[in-house]
Amino acid sequence: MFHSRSRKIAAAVLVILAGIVTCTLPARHMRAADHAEATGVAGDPGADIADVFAFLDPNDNSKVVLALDVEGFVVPSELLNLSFFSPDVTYRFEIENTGDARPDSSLEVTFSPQTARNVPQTATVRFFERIGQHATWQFTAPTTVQSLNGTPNPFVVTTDPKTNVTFFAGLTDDPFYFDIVGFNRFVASVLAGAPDPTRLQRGRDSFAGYNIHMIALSIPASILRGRPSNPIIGVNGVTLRNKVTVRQDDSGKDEQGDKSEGTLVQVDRMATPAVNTALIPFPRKNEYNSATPQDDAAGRFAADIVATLKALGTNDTNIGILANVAVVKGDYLRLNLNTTNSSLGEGQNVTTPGYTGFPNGRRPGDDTIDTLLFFIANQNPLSDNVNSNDVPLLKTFPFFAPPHQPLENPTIDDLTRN
Ligand SMILES: [Ca+2]
Ligand SMILES: [Ca+2]
Ligand SMILES: [Ca+2]
Ligand SMILES: [Ca+2]
Repeated sequence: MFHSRSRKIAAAVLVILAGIVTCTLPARHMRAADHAEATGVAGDPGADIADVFAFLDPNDNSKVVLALDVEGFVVPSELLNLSFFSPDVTYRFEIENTGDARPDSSLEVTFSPQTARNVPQTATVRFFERIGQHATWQFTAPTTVQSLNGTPNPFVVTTDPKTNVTFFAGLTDDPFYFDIVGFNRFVASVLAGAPDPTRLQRGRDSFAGYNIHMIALSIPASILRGRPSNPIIGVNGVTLRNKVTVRQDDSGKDEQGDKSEGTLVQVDRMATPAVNTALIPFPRKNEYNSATPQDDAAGRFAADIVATLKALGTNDTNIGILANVAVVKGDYLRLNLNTTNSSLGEGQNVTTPGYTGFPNGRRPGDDTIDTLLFFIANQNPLSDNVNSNDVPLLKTFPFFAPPHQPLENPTIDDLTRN
């Protein structure tokens, strides 16, 4: 890529990378977008949010698709053993309607314990129109079970007839694409005093060929607009566990082994991709995951984020743009429900003509890394050279690609690009 770009852009790359060296020495190894970004969640994969999505259904703009995924890098050979959702985790979408940082409503998903490899878990979906009050509505739906066949089991999609909300949970292809290794090797070359931009020419998608645990909902936009109705909604993905977990001895062991009780404690949060991963210093990453958008808006992490961006060479104009996305009103994915959308954003970034994606919400195909680099580099186009997902996304809900399966034919490329 860098051979074909202008000298101006190449210079911008070096400025950025010099800055990265300056600001992120304690965290040389970037994981993205939010996969295992902090020690707390790296040891708790079932509650480790990797990505959050919020977009208008390109086939029907009256519906909003919300999705979050956890516990990535599931290899096809482990589709059976690693296919369940933790029954002790609450998966929550916090919805912000009033333009401040405080969430106003929420959607929560919890799962029954897995009882057999070929039996679905039961998900319970609850909507809280007012946080802290009883659920406004709820329904249950099965997960999609996995097989080790060459062809994946069909996605099980459930529509609740009362609310017209559609639900899916199961393993899918990981829709995120980024060359972790190329990026980190390039940073390492800069650290060693010999910047080597050819390291970024690998263009290898670290996530290709691997699966992830996906939870997706299609929701009538009218449910999410709030009262009074506001066309802009903020979405924050959160995982929570009970404060107390008691390990059971053999005689008292249920399927999952442990008993959890007490109030819910936040384990991870994620909205704007790569904020915690790239902009928060290593010693504060667990703290960021435990904090709230109100903390962001109160400036709890602002100095760190601004310092990182300044070290990256980002000017005040673009710091302001990025701060408006993730700091000023809290870290939310903000989606304008009045901005029509006809695409999943595959291979698109903010420089694409007619672009309607991230940071307007986030579509499954949006090249969020290139969009973030664009603003960090003061609106010079930059790329990690991985510019689309490894497999096509589904054109209908849940809009994510089926899981990668074990191969029948050993000569076929399994798509992994380590
Ligand atoms: Ca995470
Ligand atoms: Ca609010
Ligand atoms: Ca993928
Ligand atoms: Ca890219």
